[in-house]
Amino acid sequence: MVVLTILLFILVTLLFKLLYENLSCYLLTPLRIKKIMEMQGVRGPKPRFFTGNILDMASLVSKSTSQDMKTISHDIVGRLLPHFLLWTSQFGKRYIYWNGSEPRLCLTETELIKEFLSKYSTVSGKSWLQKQGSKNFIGEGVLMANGENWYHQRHIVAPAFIGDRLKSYAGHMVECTKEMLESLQKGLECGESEVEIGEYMTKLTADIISRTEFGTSYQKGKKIFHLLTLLQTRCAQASRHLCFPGSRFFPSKYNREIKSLKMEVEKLLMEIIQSRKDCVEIGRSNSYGNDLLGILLNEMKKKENSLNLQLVMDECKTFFFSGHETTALLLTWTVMLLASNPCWQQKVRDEVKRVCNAGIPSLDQLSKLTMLHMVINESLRLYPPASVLPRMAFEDIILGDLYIPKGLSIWIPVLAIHHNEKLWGKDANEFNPDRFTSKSFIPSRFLPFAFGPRNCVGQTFALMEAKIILAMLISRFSFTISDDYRHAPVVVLTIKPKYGVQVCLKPLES
Ligand code: HEM
Ligand SMILES: *[C@@H]1O[C@H](CO)[C@@H](O)[C@H](O)[C@H]1NC(C)=O
Ligand SMILES: *[C@@H]1O[C@H](CO)[C@@H](O)[C@H](O)[C@H]1NC(C)=O
Ligand SMILES: CC(=O)N[C@H]1CO[C@H](CO)[C@@H](O)[C@@H]1O
Repeated sequence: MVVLTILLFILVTLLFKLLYENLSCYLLTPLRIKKIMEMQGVRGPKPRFFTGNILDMASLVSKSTSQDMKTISHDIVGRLLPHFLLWTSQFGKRYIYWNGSEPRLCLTETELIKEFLSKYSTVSGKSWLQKQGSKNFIGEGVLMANGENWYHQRHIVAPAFIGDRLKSYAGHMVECTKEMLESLQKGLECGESEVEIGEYMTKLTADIISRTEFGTSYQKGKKIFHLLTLLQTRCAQASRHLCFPGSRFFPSKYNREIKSLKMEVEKLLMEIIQSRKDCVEIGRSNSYGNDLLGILLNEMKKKENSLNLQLVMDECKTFFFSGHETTALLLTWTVMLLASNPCWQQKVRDEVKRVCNAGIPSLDQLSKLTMLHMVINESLRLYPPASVLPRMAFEDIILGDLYIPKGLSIWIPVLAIHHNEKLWGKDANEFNPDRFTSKSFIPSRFLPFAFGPRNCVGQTFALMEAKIILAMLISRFSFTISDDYRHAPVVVLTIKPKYGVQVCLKPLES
């Protein structure tokens, strides 16, 4: 009887402890933060219990995106971030809104953003909520890591994206692009003059990352990526059902499927990794290989004696996730912009012809494609694939005149900054690549790859890839926007064309 009472007592204390932790996580800390921000004059829309302002945002967005845009206009902030326009008009340039139980500070002042992203990269990072959302998908790779862990991983992966290593990937990019151009040509010969270019670009960037990551094992790599895409969809669906704390513990249809997909992906990855290790161990080779995976394995071996295989796998998944869709979207939007601006299309084509007459740029020719780079920059400005940067402060931070308490999430609306007339001038919503010729370049107003120590590691990789693909495409075909194209950008984490981008292709004689 006594034992039972003691047991019961322990159980109840444990329960209380858990409850208190949850209460403090979901209620007490956010309320304290709200008060601190209010004392500094930062206010925002009234949150509802549990859901915060998520429902308000969802209903505003579903209203603004319910129809296509009437013309190909790049004035898309009101469509994609209607809540941002509403709340800045009500509460000013800084405001607080609630993503469920997480308070978020919307920050648009470029000086403060620059300071935050450059100075505080180790005391800020990805929030618990964010990490939870991607745990089953990309895991603890460099994109989701924080603090010391992030710093360590960043130093392991960064060497794979610079210098000669980076250059060695160009061959894969050219090969894969050739294949895509062939398949476009074949389609034309079969009488298909209109194509949805987004599909081709998505397949192409998946091919490229698959070959650069896994080299000769890329067939297996492709299978992994197919499963990962499925996993991403399932995780997104599951997170829509994750509305109350603890719901992720319930075994649902999604959770079971997610588990089994994740296991399948990791099994395939393990097979590739194991075969590399075997080759080194039996002495058939003295390095793990020159592809991304090989470099990761080599770096891991250099820095530590034991390989953390889970981390290698997470890193592989992270590269795929962060390097595949973003680049495909950049390419798709750029083709849309060039197709609807024939004058710029011709300018870029002439430049490519002038710089590299065979239509396949070599590495030193890439840096000479200035016009193309300007167009790519303008595309990244108008349609930044990563439309917001979410960060959380893990320590109290002072930013200019702002005191940011530990635990506050910071939300940087890149899209809105890129379309701001005060920063870019009256023509902020127009396609005008020439704006990048002027020397007065303010880095903190242009953030397609974020900024500071925690910017995109794959930035040079992505730009090299985009230039190669666009240069090859533009010297082989001319393209116009199809009458079937419906201009309807939507945000699903990234900015996407809802119905794809249909273009009409015409082969150019070489
Ligand atoms: C046009 C294409 C791309 C865009 C617009 C883009 C954009 C970004 C942005 C905005 C971030 C910061 C995210 C944040 O911290 O919240 C980021 C991080 C990252 N990107 Fe990219 N990216 C692109 C291509 C790539 C490619 C091709 C790779 C790799 C193959 C890559 C790998 C990464 C990784 C690993 C991180 C995490 C870096 C860290 O947290 O230290 N990205 N990217
Ligand atoms: C709230 O946060 C979670 C995790 O970061 C994210 O998946 C979700 O999209 C956010 N919701 C909104 C409306 O921002
Ligand atoms: C494009 O933007 C980058 C910043 O991301 C800048 O450094 C570069 O000079 C720009 N290039 C051109 C040609 O506009
Ligand atoms: C943040 C936090 O403390 N969450 C806890 C809430 O309660 C569950 C159990 O119901 C714990 O597993 C979480 O760690």
